[in-house]
Amino acid sequence: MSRTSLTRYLIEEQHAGRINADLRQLIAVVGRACTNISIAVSKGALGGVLGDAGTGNVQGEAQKKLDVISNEILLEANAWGGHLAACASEEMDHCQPVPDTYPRGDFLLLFDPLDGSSNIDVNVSVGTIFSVLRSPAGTEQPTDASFLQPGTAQIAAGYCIYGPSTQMVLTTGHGTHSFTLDRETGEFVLTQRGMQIPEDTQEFAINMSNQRHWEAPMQGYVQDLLAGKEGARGKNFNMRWIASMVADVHRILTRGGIFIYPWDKKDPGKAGKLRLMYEANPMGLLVEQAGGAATTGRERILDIQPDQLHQRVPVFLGSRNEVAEATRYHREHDAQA
Ligand code: P6P
Repeated sequence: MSRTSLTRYLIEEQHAGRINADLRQLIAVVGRACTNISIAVSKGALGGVLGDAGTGNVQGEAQKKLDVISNEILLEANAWGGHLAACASEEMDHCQPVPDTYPRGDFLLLFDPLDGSSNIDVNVSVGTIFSVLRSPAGTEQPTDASFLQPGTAQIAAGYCIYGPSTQMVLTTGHGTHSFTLDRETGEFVLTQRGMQIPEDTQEFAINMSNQRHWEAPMQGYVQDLLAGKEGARGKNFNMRWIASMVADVHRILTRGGIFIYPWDKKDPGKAGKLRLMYEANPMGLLVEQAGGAATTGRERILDIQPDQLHQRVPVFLGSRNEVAEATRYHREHDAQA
């Protein structure tokens, strides 16, 4: 059976009129950058790139050497192609317009260059998450404000997971599709067209160590999950938590489940741990395009009008009916307040 490479897939999508040449080039460049990140990650201790970089990011987190390396790979790959106006990254305080020495395109690229990087040193899957927006019409010099668009405005979204195999999962608004990296040829090959998340699930993903900090509806929802067959839900649940969003979401796209990172009162001023623009929005679009749902527990994530580049949100995403059930607990709680 003939193989469909990412290159061929993107050209076919362009010929079908679903993407244009600049978006095709942007996704191809991101794919090549992710291949280089995969090579760096897979070297492990032999590459001399494990451990902390000795610097911190805007999130107040210690940066791993591979966080910085991955960020640089993505910036350098996208600077000169002429398809991009600016980049924004979890690892950079502000957006970075394409240097004036290069031609500028119409797209804005946001990324978490290496999500889950705290798992790097213990050889657990990590990944790159990316989101593509249009630069607002007439923008001469992109600023952070140019990026403040709701998730529904995304032109494309995807991630690369660096696990036993390296896979790119991608949507341009016409379904969610998976490509596996053939390390011998260096190309991504289409391995699943049209991923579909089962509507129901018996598997949830959450960091249970935060339970005492959750709000009441979250406590009630998880207690009913744990009560299993004898409880209100009438069925038993299993739990997984990899602490790499890309790995947990990939499992959910592959076999269903619900992923939750709720608000908690550990740091009441923070709306959640995960970032809207380059984690929740791209993952939300991928999940919705695969028949799932993504909410904050109260509203659809993709509808949120951002007001800060690095703002955080609570995240409930995965199997549509389970996300609706978790959201129901929160809405009923609010209605009684
Ligand atoms: P915790 C990784 O640092 C990350 O941003 C996500 O990839 C992951 O889902 C979450 O944080 C893990 O958070 O509190 O369980 O370490």
